[in-house]
Amino acid sequence: LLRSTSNGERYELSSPTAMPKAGAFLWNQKMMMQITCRGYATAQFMQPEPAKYSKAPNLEMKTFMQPEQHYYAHHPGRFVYIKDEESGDIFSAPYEPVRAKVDSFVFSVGKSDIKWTVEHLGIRVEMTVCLPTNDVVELWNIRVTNISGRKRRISVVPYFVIGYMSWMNQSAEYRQDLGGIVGSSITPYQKAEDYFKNKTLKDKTYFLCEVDPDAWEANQHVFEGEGGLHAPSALLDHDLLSGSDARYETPVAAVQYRLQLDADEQRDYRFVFGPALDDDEIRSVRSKYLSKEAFARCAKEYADYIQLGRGCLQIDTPDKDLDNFVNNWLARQVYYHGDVNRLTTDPQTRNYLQDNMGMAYIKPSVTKKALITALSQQEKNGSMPDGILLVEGAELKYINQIPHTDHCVWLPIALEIYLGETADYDLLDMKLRDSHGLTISVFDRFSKAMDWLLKARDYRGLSFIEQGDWCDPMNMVGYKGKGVSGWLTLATAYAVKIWASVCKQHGRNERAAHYLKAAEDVNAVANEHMWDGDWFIRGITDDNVKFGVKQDKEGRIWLNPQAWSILSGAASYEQRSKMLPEVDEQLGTPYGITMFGPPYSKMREDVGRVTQKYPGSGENASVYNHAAIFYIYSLYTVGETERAHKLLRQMLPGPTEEDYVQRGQLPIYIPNYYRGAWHEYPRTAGRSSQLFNTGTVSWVYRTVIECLFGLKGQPEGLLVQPQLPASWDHASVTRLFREATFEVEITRSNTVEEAKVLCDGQDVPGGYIKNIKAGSTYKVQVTLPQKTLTNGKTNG
Ligand code: CEZ
Repeated sequence: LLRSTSNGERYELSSPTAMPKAGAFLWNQKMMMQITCRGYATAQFMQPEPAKYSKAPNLEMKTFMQPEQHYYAHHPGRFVYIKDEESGDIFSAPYEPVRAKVDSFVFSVGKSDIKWTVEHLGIRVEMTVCLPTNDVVELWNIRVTNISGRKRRISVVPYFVIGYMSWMNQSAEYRQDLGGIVGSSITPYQKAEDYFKNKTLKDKTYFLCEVDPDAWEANQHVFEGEGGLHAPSALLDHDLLSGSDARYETPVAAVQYRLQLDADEQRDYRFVFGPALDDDEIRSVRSKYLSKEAFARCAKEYADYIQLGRGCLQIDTPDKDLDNFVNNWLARQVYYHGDVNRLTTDPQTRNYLQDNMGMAYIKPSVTKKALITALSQQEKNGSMPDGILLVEGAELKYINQIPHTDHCVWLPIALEIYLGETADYDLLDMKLRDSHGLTISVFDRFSKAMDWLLKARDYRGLSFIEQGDWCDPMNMVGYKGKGVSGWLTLATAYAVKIWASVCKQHGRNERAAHYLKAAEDVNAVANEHMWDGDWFIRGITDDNVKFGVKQDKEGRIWLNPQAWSILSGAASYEQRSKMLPEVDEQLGTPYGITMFGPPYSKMREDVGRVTQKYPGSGENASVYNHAAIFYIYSLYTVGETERAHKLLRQMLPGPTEEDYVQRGQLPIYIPNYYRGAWHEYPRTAGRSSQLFNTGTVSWVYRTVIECLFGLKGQPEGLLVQPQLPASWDHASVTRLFREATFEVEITRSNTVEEAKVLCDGQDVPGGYIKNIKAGSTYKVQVTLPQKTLTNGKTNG
């Protein structure tokens, strides 16, 4: 069903039906396309707000993608019909819309292209899509080979969805002068001022053919007729498409090549598909991209561009599937997030900071720039806005109009990672002017943000939640102004503690002592009000009701407070020994750890919208991977190696076929969640959300680099402290760090009682390698004691 190439660079799925929503994605800084194995596609480009050029039959609500939901016959997609002109039989590649039982099918996902090979009726169709590095264009190569061993007469009919463009104005026609079908529209609007904003929008969609087709259809209804998309009338009832146009009718791009193929004869067709402002732009796209040479050049340039995100870690362990993922796909997903910020112009502040912190391992200058950009939008009182505006004229939209109180927490977390990779403490002394005209140092800005977190607490010292914290839809715990978040209280302690250690490192000892004391005070308050005997509670509502407590039938125990009590140091060893078994027991599933349990089955008005999501989906008790990785990371910080490794491994689909099918996703990215409600709804438990936008991945990368392989940046060098699971007896790792290369061999031996580190043959006390020279390669040998199951006592 599923196989990888030997080095894990490609994954190949050999059925269009076993995991029907399994897909892959490509992006550049201006666009993103996600496409399923069956050919349904969701593509977006920035102008500067996200827009589409291949659209659904109804106008879609502008919000985040929901690829877990239904794909329907008219869903945007990229298809090729093949018609046997002798028998009249048809099929389509990749699979939709005809859904013929094809003889063979391969969906092959690479890092910089996506391919399909489909064989049926003695014809092989190979479809390949790639993007250029800098423009909004899909580059499609469609190769047709006659594998029947005899002469054939066939029609090749690409069918690319343009869709319902606009209720104000839409049309399409074949443009001989441009060599393809062009759909035109006016983005609907009502306010006069929007006219001036909209007039430069790319309201045309083009589909250009390198070779002139024999016939075409630009009118979707004419193509489909009464036959339906699986048996379109234009194709079945006629020899040639009719050459229709669309006049305030739904456009489509369908073109026909009628050809004779000798045995083994092959034809390549190239097409470009995308949005444009006007004919001039379409003409220039054509001349720039629509040729064999341009396709080859773009493929290479794009592969190089993706390679820039290859990251700092290559591993060789007893777990080959994990190797494939870490070596090829994990850094790619981290890079995607840091490269394009999920293609939004106003990313949520917490997302912006976490997406960019992962770039510290790939391209630290991007992290630095993001910290500066975020801080330059800091409010006068030290708090952070809900979203960070990335382009001139952008506005805070949707979720960013709702007050969340956690954004400052992510500043020192992102900073710590950046400093770990770079030791660039000079950043702290940089003077930064903000959007209110105030100029103060980065150091002072961090202090102000921490002061704000410490201030935004109630009479008990617990952090106000307003309409949400990290958990966006937890919007009614504190909307009356009183409710508090147990998680945020602990996260405040953690953030302030990190800041204290940065202060210390920066020689600001008084500040360091001040913040350390403040963090300890917060931890004490958390312990006084939030400890419920066996775990930390999630919060206290406006009406002073504690939730996430033993008596709760739903939402009884939440993962975040437990994870962050470990990170903040609020949880003692004794408390952890009570919490962790409860977490295992109440939140464990075969697909990872759920974010809380049991799921809510109905609205709880003093908790909010999260309780209205479908049980086991989204934040309502799914295996929400972002929450899971906080927990996993926290486990590693206290030496809970086995628990941590088990959960880390569960974050990836596979390796059994059964698991792949249940999750329905290829192991080429980590989704934002897998369905939870394992006890309530086992049929759907584990199913992937298919959404690759998630703050999870930068934490996963960090956890793999700094915890599992224990290669963590320090002010003066690299600390080597691997935490391999007991089931591994060796691992080889190459880690790039501050422009030096570390070749690390980790083995086990019963001759040592604690980890022993040698660097170029020299003993390294405490595993702390200092005086690293850029450009050098270091050979590091780590000997770990023979398999002992760690239980967290070491750091008690
Ligand atoms: O979005 C994420 C946010 O982008 O949810 C996380 C939050 O920490 C991230 O910043 C947890 O709440 O509005 C909603 O109900 C949605 O659930 C979004 O909040 C959610 C989705 O995953 C969208 O991608």
